[in-house]
Amino acid sequence: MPPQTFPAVWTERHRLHDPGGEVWVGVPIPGTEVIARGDLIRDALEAAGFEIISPVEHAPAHLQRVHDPAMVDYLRTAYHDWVAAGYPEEPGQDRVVPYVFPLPQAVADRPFRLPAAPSARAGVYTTDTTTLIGPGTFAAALSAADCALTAAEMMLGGAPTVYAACRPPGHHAGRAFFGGSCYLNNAALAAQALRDGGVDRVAVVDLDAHHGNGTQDIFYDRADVLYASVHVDPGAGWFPHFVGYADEQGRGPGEGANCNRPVAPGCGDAPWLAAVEDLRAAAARHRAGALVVSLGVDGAAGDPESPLGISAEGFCRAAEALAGLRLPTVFVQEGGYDLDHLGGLVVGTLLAFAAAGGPG
Ligand code: SP5
Ligand code: ZN
Repeated sequence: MPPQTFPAVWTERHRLHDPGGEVWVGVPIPGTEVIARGDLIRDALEAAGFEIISPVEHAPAHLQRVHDPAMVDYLRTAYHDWVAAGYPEEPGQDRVVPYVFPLPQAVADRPFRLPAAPSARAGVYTTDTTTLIGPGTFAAALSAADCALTAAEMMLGGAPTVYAACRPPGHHAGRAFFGGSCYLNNAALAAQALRDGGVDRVAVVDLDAHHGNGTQDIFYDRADVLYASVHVDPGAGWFPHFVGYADEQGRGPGEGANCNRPVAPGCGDAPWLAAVEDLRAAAARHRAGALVVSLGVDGAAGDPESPLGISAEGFCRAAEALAGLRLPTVFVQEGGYDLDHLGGLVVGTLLAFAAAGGPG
């Protein structure tokens, strides 16, 4: 490996997940979480000399450390049940996509009844209509989880910094919900694996343009895992819309271990980097023994999914700030949809982290 690179965990099994577009405001559109993303990241890693490692397969029990087993079971069986119900022929939808949702105010105070129709079951665990399930979605999501878990285990084994090239991404998947192009929460699985491997306090710092409502959900009541995120202000009209406000600071024993820094659409580097500095400081105050970085680069100027306008240099400055924590670090890939710049943004950020000394 050239100096200033570190191991990267990647698998071609990400290609099993072809979301086949998304349904947005009722309209099927091509979507941006495409197969090419995973291959472009691999090409950039390879060109920069990163050692590329295949993930180790993990038993399903690992998933249940952060997810409701019933949701995992749903993800495993949803596509098969959808096809068996004949929806690909009539009405002609070959991906699992919901049309009805059991809102709490509509179904509370009575026993929950799992709908008999697969079309209705499709609304039980997802937050939105943009996170379709195809034939290989669950297999690819498992492999992405394997990448994150493998990276965490390598870190526990002494590797100071490891990158997990997860696709599909994960930070919008909560304990019992999924959405926003995410199915299983790769970063949360990595953080939990570090806890289970003996790290007392872990910090998850989320640089993706969107709030990681799934990661926040999973750790919201816990004092041992800090969740700290900079993201486009949901109050200004951005996904995930309902969650990600600054006053969400954790609950019960987790009070104070959740840190949201919403920033304004179009803010550019300076306010975003000031927020990153707050996240760094929160991780230091948490006295974390290891860091998980949810590395979405969809905040970059030109990305079709966010209005933040962060420069490539801005991502490098953020990486340098986090390197200042001098913690063993697992990077987990989240979003990033500008295919012309995705590989360069990811690798540039990782190299800047290493060049700044990483865990040193
Ligand atoms: C992992 C991640 O970055 N997920 C973010 C998903 C955000 N999706 C929001 C809704 C999609 C609407 N996109 C339509 C773009 C039309 N200009
Ligand atoms: Zn995002």
